[in-house]
Amino acid sequence: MSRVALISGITGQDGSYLSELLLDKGYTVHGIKRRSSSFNTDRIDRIDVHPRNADARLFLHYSDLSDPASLTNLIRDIRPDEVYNLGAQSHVRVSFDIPGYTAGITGLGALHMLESTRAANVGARFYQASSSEMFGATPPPQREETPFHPRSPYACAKVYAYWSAVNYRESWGMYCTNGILFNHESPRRSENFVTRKITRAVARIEAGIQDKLYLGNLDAVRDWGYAPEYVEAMWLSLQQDRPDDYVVATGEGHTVREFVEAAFAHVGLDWREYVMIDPRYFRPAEVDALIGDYTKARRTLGWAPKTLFGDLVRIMVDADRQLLEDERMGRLVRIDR
Ligand code: NAP
Ligand code: F7E
Repeated sequence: MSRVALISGITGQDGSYLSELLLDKGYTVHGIKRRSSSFNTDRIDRIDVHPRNADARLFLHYSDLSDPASLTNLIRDIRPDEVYNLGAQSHVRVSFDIPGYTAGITGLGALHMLESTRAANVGARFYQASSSEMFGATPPPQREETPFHPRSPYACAKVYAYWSAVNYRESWGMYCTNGILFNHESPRRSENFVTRKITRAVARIEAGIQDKLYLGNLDAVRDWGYAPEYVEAMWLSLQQDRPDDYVVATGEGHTVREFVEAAFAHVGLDWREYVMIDPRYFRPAEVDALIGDYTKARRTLGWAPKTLFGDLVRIMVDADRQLLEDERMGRLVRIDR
C-alpha cells in the first residue's frame, strides 16, 4: 500500500515541489485547493493526472483553512499518514493590510488543521510550515533556541501556529514537527516576493518591455535557499523516530541590494540605471537580518543546502528569460521546466 499524504497549500511554491517529491517516493498525494474565480493550479498542472485515470495518485479537494468542518471531513475520508500544513497568507507586507485575515488563515488555520488531524484519530504525522520571520528582531545567527520577536501580523500568526503544534505534541502526544524555514525561492516563487520581482524585471528590462524596477528596503539581509531542496527537509523531518523542530537555512546572509546587483550583472546590466526606491514598499516594521544556523538539521536529518546564492540568482533569472521567450514564441508557458 502506498503511503498517503495530505498537503494544505499544494497550489503554492512549496506545495508543488513537495507533491512532486512525494509522488516520486511512491506516495498517494491529496491536496487542498481553495475556491478561486480563476484557475489557481498552474504550479501543479504539469503533474495533475485526471482522477478518472487509473494511474492517478494526486487528488485535489476543495476546502479552506477557514472551514474546520470541511478539514475534519477531508482528513477522516483520506486517512493520511502524513499531513503537511503549508497553507497560509504568506506575504509579510500584505499582512499589515489584512492582519485579521492573516491571523485567521496563517494562525488559526493551523490550529484547525491540528484539531482536525487529532479528531480523525488516524495517527497521522503533522508538519507545520514555521518561518524564520518568527525570530524577527532577534539578531542572527538564529537557531532552534533563539527567542522569537515577531515583527509583523504574519510573524505573530506563525508564532501562534508554531506553539499550537508544540502544544498538540505535548498535550495529545501527536507527532507534530515544526520546520523553521528561512527564505527559499525558485522560478515558481510568486511574483510579488522580492527575489522573483527582481528576476522577472531583469528579464523584462533585458527584453526591452520594462524600463524601471521599483523596490523598497535594499539593506535587509536574508538567507535565501532553493525551494526544491527545502521540501526534502520537510519530508525528512517527518521520517524521524521522534517529532522535533528544525531550522532549515543556508547559513549565508545577503542584502537585497546584493541580489539586485547579481541578477542584473548576470545579463550584463548595471542595476543602478534601472532600480528606483518607492517608499510604498517599506514595511511598518522591518526584519533587518535573518541568517540561519542549520546545524541540528544537518546532524539529525542529514540535510544540507546544495544551491547557494549565486546559483540561485542565475537559476531564477534564466527561468524568467526562458518564460518570456516561450511567451514570445507562443509556446505553452510553464512557470519553470
Ligand atoms: P505560497 O506560495 O504563498 O503558497 C501558499 C499556499 O497557501 C497556496 O497554495 C495558497 O493557495 C494556500 N492558501 C492561502 N490561503 C488559503 C486558505 N484560506 N485555505 C487553504 N489554502 C490557502 O507559500 P510558499 O512559499 O509555498 O510557502 C509555504 C508555507 O511555508 C507557507 O505557510 C509559508 O508561510 C511558509 N514559509 C515559506 C517560506 C518561504 O520562504 N517560501 C519560508 C518559511 C515559511 P492559492 O494558490 O489559492 O493562493
Ligand atoms: O521580502 C525587502 C523586504 O517579501 C524580503 C515569505 O516567504 O520569507 C518571505 O518573507 C525582503 C524584505 O520576503 C521589496 O522589505 C525590498 O526585507 O521577498 P520578501 P520576506 O518578507 O522575507 C519568510 C521566511 C516567510 O515566511 C514569508 O512567508 O525584501 N524588499 N523591496 C521587498 N520585498 C518585497 N516583497 N517587494 C519589494 O519591492
